Order: sequence, then structure tokens, then C-alpha cells
Amino acid sequence: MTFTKLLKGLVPVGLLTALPSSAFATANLASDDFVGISFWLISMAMLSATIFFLWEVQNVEGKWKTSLVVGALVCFIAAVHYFYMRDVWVATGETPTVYRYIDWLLTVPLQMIEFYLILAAIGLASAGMFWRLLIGTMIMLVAGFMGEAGYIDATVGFVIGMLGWFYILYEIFAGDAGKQAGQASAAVQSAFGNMRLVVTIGWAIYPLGYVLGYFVMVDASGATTAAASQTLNVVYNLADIVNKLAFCLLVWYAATSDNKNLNPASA
Ligand SMILES: *C/C=C(C)/C=C/C=C(C)/C=C/C1=C(C)CCCC1(C)C
Repeated sequence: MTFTKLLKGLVPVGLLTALPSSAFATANLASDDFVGISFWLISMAMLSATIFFLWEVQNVEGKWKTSLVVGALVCFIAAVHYFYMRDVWVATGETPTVYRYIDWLLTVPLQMIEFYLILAAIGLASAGMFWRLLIGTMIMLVAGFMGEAGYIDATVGFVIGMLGWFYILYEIFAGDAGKQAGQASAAVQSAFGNMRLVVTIGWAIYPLGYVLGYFVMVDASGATTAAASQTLNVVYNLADIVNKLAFCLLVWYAATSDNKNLNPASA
């Protein structure tokens, strides 16, 4: 028993040692570099959240375990990318677009899997729906990346990205999933409601950052300013806190309130 617990504790420690060495070799963070500080804080928060969710897997019922593990993976992938993004920002003062989008390209599909697992717990999940959500995600992210990296016009990238997002919203509110939520346990229903809130309101923070960074805070020639890069990164960082950390906490909360007798903390 003690041995199994010890073994479980070793998993997060193993993950930590797997972090790239660059994670610990950053340029000096200036005390007035608040964007850099926000990168730093979030990298630590994501790392701690990873350990927390992995640890909590043993305290929830079987049907929630995979959701918590997927949540931990989302936080872990984000933590690693935050180390790299922080380095780019601190060393160059530039927006770490490539790392940002590689992170999103991995973590957003994982969140789609998370949504799928929640819907599966209500008995509403279908493979077709999962693929449609995934396609919407890809269109949204690839267009956003091409717009931000300058492969296509920033406005064109934004419009296509918005269409991808609207398609996801349509699927969640009016598609198969939206029609018949309602027969599941209170905990599962609240997880489903939270998932909709996240995709509608939490995700809306990202296009807001894009608009501020590429359309509002530009100089006379239309080029983005230093203030625009700062705003863009702070808004994206805030969005990641809401959509990764807070969202996983909500899943964890639903999972632990679904089995009061198994969770020693609430006994
Ligand atoms: C963990 C990371 C998450 C949940 C990232 C989500 C990203 C978005 C919802 C991005 C949305 C965008 C649009 C809706 C328009 C085009 C620009 C994007 C890619 C920022």
C-alpha cells in the first residue's frame, strides 16, 4: 500500500526531471518586466497543477480518472511551453508565436478529448461530433497562426479563425451535444455547463488579445507596437490561466463532488 503510494508520487517527480534543461537557464528577469513575470508565475502554476491533478486521480471514481489525467497533460504541456515562451520574451522582448501555437495545437485537441469524455459520461458523445470539434479547432488555430506569423494577412487569419470558433460553438449549442443534455447527475451536468462557459466566454479572451495586438494597438503605418506585444501576451497568458487551470479545477471539483464518500478531504 505504502509502496504503491510512493510509486504514484514518483510519477510527477519523473515528469519534472524530464523538463528540458533550458527550463532552468533563463536570461535574467527584470523586476519591471511584468509580462515576463506573468510568464514565470504561470509556468509555476501549470507545473504545480500537473502534480496536483495527477495526485488527485487516486481520489476520484473510475469514470473521472481519465479526465483528470488529460487535464494534467494539458497543464504539463503548457508548463514546458511556458518555460520556453518566458525565455523568448525575457531574452528578446518578442512575442513567442511559434511556441504559443505549438502549445495550443497540442493542448486544445486534448481539451476537446476532455469535453468528449465529459459528454461520454452523460451518454451524449459520438465519434462524429468529436471529429467535427477537432476540425473546427484546427481551422481556428492554423488560421490564427498564419495570421500572427505573417504568412497571410492578419485580418484574413482572424476572420477564418473566428469562423472555426463559431463552428465549434454551433456544434456545442445547437448540434448533437446541445440538444439533449439533461438526464445526467448534477455533477456531470455542471461539468457540461462549465465546458460551454469555457468555450464561449473563456475562449473569447483569445480573439480579444488578437484584436488588441494586431488591430487596435498599431502605429500610423499599421505596424504593431511594443505596447501591443505586451498586451497580446498578457491577455493570452490570462486566457491560458482561465482555460487550462481554472477549467481543470472545475473538472476536478465536479469529480470530487460526484463521490463524496471516496474523497477523504470532503468526508
Ligand atoms: C490552452 C489553449 C487554448 C484553450 C487556446 C485557445 C485558443 C483560441 C480559442 C484561439 C482563438 C482565435 C480565434 C477565435 C480567432 C483567430 C485568432 C485565435 C487563434 C487567437
